Amino acid sequence: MGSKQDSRKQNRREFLKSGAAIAGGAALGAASKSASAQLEGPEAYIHGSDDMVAYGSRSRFVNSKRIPHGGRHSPDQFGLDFHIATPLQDQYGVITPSSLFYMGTTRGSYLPDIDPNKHRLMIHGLVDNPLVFTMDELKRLPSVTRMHFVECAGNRANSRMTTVQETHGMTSNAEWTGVLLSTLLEEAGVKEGADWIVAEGIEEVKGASSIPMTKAMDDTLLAYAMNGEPVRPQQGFPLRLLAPGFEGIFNVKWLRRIKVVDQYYMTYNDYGHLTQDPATAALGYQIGPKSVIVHPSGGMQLPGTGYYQVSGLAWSGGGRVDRVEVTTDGGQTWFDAEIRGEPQPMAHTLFAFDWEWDGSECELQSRCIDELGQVQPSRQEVGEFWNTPPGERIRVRGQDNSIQPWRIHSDGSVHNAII
Ligand SMILES: Nc1nc2c(c(=O)[nH]1)N[C@H]1C(S)=C(S)[C@@H](COP(=O)(O)O)O[C@H]1N2
Ligand SMILES: [Mo]
Repeated sequence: MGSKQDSRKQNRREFLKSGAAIAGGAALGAASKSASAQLEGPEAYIHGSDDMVAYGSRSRFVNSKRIPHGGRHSPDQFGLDFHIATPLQDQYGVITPSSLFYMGTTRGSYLPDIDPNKHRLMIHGLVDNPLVFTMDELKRLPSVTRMHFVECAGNRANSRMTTVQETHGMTSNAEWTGVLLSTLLEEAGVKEGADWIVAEGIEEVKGASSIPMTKAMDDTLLAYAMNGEPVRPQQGFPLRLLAPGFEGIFNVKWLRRIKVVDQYYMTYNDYGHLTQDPATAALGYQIGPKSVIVHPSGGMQLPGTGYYQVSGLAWSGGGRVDRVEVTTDGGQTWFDAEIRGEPQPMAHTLFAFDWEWDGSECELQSRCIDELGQVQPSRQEVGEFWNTPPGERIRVRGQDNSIQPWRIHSDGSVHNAII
C-alpha cells in the first residue's frame, strides 16, 4: 500500500512538473513579469475601530454562512432556535470556526444567558461525597485539550438535498478544553452498582441524557473552552459535556447536574431511542464510520477538464480514521486517498485524492475505514438496517453514515446522486 501511495505521489509530481495541471506552466517566467506590472494597492482601507482592536471580524468579502436545517426556520416566530447546519463547503482544514459550528437542539431552545460566576455543577446520586463546583473550581483541576467532532443523529441525506451543507452540515469539529468527568467522579467516589449517569442541562429534563458509566469514566469531557476561547452560548456556555463519538444529543450543553444512578433513566432526549434495550443501547449511541467528499460537491461547477484535488472529511465514533477510499466511477474501482495530518480519535480527518477529469459523466464517492476495521456502509445497507423493503426508495430513519454519491455531468455541474 505504501508503495502504491508513493508512486501516486511521484505521478503527481511529474504531472505538476509537466505543466499539464496549470495552464501556461511553461511560460511561468514571462507571466510573472507581466503580472507584477499589474499589481495594484487596496481599493479601500478598513477603518480602525475599538471593536476591531478588541475582537476581530472577517472580511466583508467573506460571507459563508449557516442555514436552518430540516426545512424549519430558525429562529422561529417566538425566537426559538432550531437546528442550523454548518457550511462544510467553505471550510479549510478540520477545525470548524466557532461562529459556524452547527447548532442542535432537542426541541428548539432559547439560548440560556448564563453568568459563569453564578453557574454551578452538581454531582450527586450514588456517590460517597456529593459535590458542587463553581466554574473557577473546575478550571483549577487538571485539564485536557482534545479535538472532537459532534454530530446530530439527524444528519441524514436524502435525494431532495442539493449541497453538502444540506446533506452533511449537522456535524462540526473543534478543539475542546476541559476536565475529564472521571476526575470529578473519582473525587466524588462512585458507589457500587452505579452503572449510569444522567447529565442535565439548565433547561432541566428537556436537555438530559443517560450515559453508561463506562463512557463517563473513559473519555467523557466537561468542556469550558472551544477553539481557544470560552465555549459559545450556542454550544453550551459556560460548560458542556462531550461524550466523544456518541450521537450529538448526549453532548449535554449548559451542563448543571450529573446524577449517578443504578440504571438507564428515560429522559426527554430518549425520543428516538425508546425501543432500545438499555443493556445494548450504548452501542447504538456511537456514530459509525462516515465520510463525505466536499470538493467537488453538490451545487459546484467544474470549470473544465484537467487536474482536481478531490478532498473531504472522514470521521468515526469508533476511534481514529484509518483509511479513506475514493472512487470516481460510481464504486467499481476504489483508490486509497491521502490522509492529511495526524488522525485524532473521534475527530474530523481531512483526506485528498489527485484526479484528472476527462470531461465525461462520472460519479464520485468516498468511504471511511476506522481503526476498529469498521467500513462505511452503502446507502443500500443503511436502508436495509432501517427496514426499507427491497425495491422501495431507500429511507433512512435513524443514524445515517451511508456513502454519499456526487454525479459530475459532462458540463461540469455537480449533483447529489442519491436516488
Ligand atoms: N442542554 C441541551 N443540550 C443539548 C441539546 C439541547 O437541546 N439542550 N441538544 C443536543 C443535540 S440534539 C445536539 S445534536 C447537540 C448539538 O451540539 P451543538 O449545538 O454544539 O452543535 O447538542 C445536544 N445537547
Ligand atoms: Mo441532535
